[in-house]
Amino acid sequence: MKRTLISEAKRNEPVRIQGFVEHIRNTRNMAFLVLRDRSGSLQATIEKSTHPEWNALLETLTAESVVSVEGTVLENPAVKLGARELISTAIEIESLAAPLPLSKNANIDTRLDYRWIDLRGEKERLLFEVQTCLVQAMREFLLERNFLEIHTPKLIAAASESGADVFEVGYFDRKAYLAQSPQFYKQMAMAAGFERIFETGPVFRAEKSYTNRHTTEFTGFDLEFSYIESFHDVMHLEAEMLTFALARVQARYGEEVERLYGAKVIVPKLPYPEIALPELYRELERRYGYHLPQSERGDTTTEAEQLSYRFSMEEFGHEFLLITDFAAEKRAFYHMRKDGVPQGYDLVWRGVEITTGAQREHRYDVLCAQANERGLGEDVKFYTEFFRYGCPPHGGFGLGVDRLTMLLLGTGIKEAMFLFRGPNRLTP
Ligand code: AMO
Repeated sequence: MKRTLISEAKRNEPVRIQGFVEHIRNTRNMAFLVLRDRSGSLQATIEKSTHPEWNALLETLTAESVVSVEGTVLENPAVKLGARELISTAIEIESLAAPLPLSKNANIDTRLDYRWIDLRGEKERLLFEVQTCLVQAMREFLLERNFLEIHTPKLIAAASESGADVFEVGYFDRKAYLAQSPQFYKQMAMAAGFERIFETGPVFRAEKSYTNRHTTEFTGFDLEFSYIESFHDVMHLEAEMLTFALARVQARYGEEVERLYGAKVIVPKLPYPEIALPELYRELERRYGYHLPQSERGDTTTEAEQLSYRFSMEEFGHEFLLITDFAAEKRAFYHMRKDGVPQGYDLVWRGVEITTGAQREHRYDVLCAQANERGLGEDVKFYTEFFRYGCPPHGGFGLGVDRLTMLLLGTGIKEAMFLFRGPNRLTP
């Protein structure tokens, strides 16, 4: 018999259900199994008196084993789980589970050690449903605007962001690096005349950070588009895209998110508030007595980002804040500058940076000069070549999918990823 999903099992019809055994209650005359598949849970009821041949099987059956059960679903108001039960006529163990190494309230590191078991939970499943919905909505938004989806190499010859945070890998008889961003290749697509592209893929950072928002490998959602007038076009596109995607998540999963995560999915209003960094620091100092360390001038700090959430809520009643006017020496060499000010921004949501974006320097001579200032000239020569043979003005941004998911549901980054990677974690 073909398999039926639990959610699709009709009453009074024979079905074959396959899934994990969530719970077992084995009494003298009856046994009750709670079965779970990707669509839901169902109680399988077994009359032992009519099937004495199943006694041995039921004795050995353990929680989280995988079984196939055939029978008929009947209505039964006495059954707590959906007021229905599967009256079983055949049962088979597909895979017997060893005693579980993980309890319900295990700490996050043990959970990650056994992530495949941890992920069986309803709450964990919801996170990935939400993430799928979010990314799909962003993809749809861009496809409607004629963006192409591209896939760029992750093995590259030079650091794309800063030299310090790059993983070096052996590449036959020379060295290669794991891409810290699709940056160079998104821009190559502009030089290729694609005009509008996006990519979602892995991004690697060799940062020894042990916070709840850093990981050494994450999923980036990056885009780039041509013929912009300024980086404001980039900010506006991002805001529109996020508002569209969050509205979709709210409509489809708002209630479930609130039930399982206690978090409200709020659809942010357009436009998002903007503030120049020096102005933000003046406000943080005036309102909350925050003093910026001298070494961090021209850049944001973790504490300032956190306080900026409070500021943004108080001043604009908005959870998102676009911060502009960073110092040139704190930003990537490829950002276009106007009167020395980088033409870019960071987007902070609920006190955490989720995006960096900018208009890029597309003028070959200026770009080479900015690369040389950092001593990068030779390393990025293959990249600066992209701008020698004609390239439209363009800009784009990089958004962290894991941070977005984490902030939406109010978790840490470790829970918000399928498998976290950190300085001390490379397994499973
Ligand atoms: P940036 O380095 O700011 O910009 O990265 C873009 C976004 O990626 C996410 N992110 C991280 N997420 C988890 N762990 C990390 N260690 C981590 N580092 C960054 C954040 C961040 O905002 N090329 C530029 C983007 C551009 O200008 O298009 C870049 O990579 O959400």
